[in-house]
Amino acid sequence: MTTFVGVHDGAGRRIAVVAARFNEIVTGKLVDGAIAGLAKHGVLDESVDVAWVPGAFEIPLVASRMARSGRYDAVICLGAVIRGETTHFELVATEAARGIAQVALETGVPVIFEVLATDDLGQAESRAGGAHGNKGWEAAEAALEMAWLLDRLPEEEGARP
Ligand code: INI
Repeated sequence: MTTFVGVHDGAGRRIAVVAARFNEIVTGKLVDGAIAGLAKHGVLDESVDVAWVPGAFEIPLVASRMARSGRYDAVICLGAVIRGETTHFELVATEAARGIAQVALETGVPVIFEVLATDDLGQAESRAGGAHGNKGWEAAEAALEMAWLLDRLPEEEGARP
C-alpha cells in the first residue's frame, strides 16, 4: 500500500496569488497571511506573484491565466464576499467558487479557494488574522500540500514519454 500525504515544503516553489480588492480591509490581510505562510515554509519572496482583481467575480479569469502560464506550482485565490441586501452576494460567491474549481480541473494546477463568504464584516475579519486565524495562511499551506501531491501522484497515461 502506498499512502500519499502532501507536506508543506516551499523550497523551489513558484506560487501565484490572485486577490480581490473588494473588501480590501479583509483581503489585504488574507494576502499578508498567505505570503507569511509561504515564506515560513521556504518559498522565496521573488517566487511569489500577486495579481489584484476588482472583485471575487473576476478571480477565475485571472487564476486561469496564471494556471495556464506554466510558471506556477499552485494558484491561491483570495477574496471576501459579504452578504448584502440583494442576491448579488449569492451570485458573486457561487460564480467565484464554480469558476475557481473549473480552473483547477481544467488545468491540473492546484488552485486554492479561499474566498470567504460571510454574513458580516466581523465574521470575515475574524478569519483574516482574528479569532479564527488567518485563512490566507491556511491557503498557503494547502497550496504547498497540493503541489507536493500532484508532483508525486501518477499522471494521466501517456502524459509523459
Ligand atoms: N465582490 C467581492 O469580492 N465581494 C463582495 O462582497 C461583492 N459584493 O457583495 O458585491 C463583490 N462584488 C463585485 C464583483 O465581484 C465584481 O467585481 C463586479 O460585479 C464586477 O464584475
